[in-house]
Amino acid sequence: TKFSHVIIRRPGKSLCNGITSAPELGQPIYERAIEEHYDYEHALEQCGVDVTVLPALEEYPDSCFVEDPAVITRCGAIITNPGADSRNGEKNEIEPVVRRFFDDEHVKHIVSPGTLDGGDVMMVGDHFYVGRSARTNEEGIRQFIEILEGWGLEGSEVPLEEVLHLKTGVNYIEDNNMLVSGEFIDKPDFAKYNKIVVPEDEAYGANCIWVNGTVIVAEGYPTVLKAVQDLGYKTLVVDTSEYRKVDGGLSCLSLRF
Ligand code: CIR
Repeated sequence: TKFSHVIIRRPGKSLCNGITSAPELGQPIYERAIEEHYDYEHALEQCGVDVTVLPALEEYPDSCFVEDPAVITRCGAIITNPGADSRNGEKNEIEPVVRRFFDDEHVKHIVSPGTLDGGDVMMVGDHFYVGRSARTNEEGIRQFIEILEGWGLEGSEVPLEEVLHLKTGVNYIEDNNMLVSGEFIDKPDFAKYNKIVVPEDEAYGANCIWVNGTVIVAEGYPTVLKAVQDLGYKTLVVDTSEYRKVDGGLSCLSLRF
């Protein structure tokens, strides 16, 4: 795998009204969120990808989490049908951007009653694990796997019990290495990988991203950082404190392809 493009979208001031399961963390501070977003952009640039930066969309508080309304594979793009009502329209905003990179034949859609959030999709080579969550339903997964198979790729369902999205708790960093936390530590689906077990108090840190040999790790998760470095990866650390307040992390903030 090698990525050449990344798409990100600046957060709007409405980010403070993003969906959250952790109101006790407080609302994101816009000024800090923007600074962290610049840091994230610069980290990506250091990984040798071309970064497309989209403008903020105030009408969609969670729209900086571009990973959810689309999934981009090496064979084509899938515009999803996001499972949260307040986010569903983001699919119409991301589609024209995705079409800059893919022609008609290579852009497919998840349609109602199927729902799917890209945060539930984890790519491991040509296999895609899809979390069945509050956002992604059985029909969405069925359509998704059908599209993949049409391209010679494959997918499998992973039922989720605790986390919002699949990649909230498990992330593949290539070379057979997988960061696992909580409910994913013992899932049989991931038994064949070299699992790096993330301790409960650093669970949020499991959401790392691999970009062309470098692993970007969230700031404040020393056990995760050391484990990734011990595997021989080059690492970059980015603070995502404001995104964490609305359940977002490193992977949700970009589309990498
Ligand atoms: C949401 O609940 O949809 C946003 N507040 C957070 C989305 C995080 N995205 C992701 O994990 N892929």
